[in-house]
Amino acid sequence: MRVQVLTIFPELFAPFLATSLVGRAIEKGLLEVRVHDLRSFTEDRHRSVDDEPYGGGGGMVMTAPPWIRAVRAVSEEGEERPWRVLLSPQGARLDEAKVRELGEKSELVLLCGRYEGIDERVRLTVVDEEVSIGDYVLSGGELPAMVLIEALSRQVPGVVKLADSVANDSFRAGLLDYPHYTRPPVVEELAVPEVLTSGDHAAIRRWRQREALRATLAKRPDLLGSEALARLTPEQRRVIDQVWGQVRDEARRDEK
Ligand code: 4GX
Repeated sequence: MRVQVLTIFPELFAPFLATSLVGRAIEKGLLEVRVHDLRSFTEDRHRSVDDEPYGGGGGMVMTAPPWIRAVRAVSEEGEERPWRVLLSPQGARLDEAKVRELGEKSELVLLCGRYEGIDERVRLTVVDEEVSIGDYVLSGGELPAMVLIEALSRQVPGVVKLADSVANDSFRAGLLDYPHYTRPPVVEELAVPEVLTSGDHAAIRRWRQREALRATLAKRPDLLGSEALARLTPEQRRVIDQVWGQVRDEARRDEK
């Protein structure tokens, strides 16, 4: 997969792209990321990328011509036309389903805006989709682009070790992860749950399924809405029904 990034702060990406999983994916040739300085697509002496908004109101708006030139120039490098994504609070919220959808594309162009925003004619002419990483205001689209690249890199075959992807399956099933423990056996008088040191792998599997459901019910009950449940396999639904019964019985016992 190839990702091209357009930004006025290309230097923000260097350590991110050199580190950890993303760094290794790039090193192994599984992921290609090219970062372009938007200013190199300007044509004036001052390499300016912003101007005052028509209609007034303060703040600055990024001008359309450098963006349109930049998107068209980097889009012509590959064979197919890349899918062009604008990071902005006006976008559809990024979630694992959207990451998977974007991961199907062979090439993405990510537009990272700054200031109050970008001239609307950029969105109208060279953007396929707007994506937001959440309902809070940042100063630019660079961090959202890195969030998206990191999530995408995990979908590229061969990037994440098999063991990690199996651990991740609880999330794929629409549930939160179960609690994790490692050495030492006791921390602040809290012992590791006995089942995890029992060697009984079937019991460990059941405990993890159960704790994943318990965590989801306690922290993110919205994930267990009807449409989420409809996406599960019959097998997963059977386990959830079973565990749901256990958790409910336990809650009733605790009430008494
Ligand atoms: N998830 N921001 C983008 C400038 C901007 C505004 C409008 C294009 C159109 C954000 C978010 C986010 C702040 C990045 C405003 N660019 N992006 N920037 N939350 O808050 O994606």
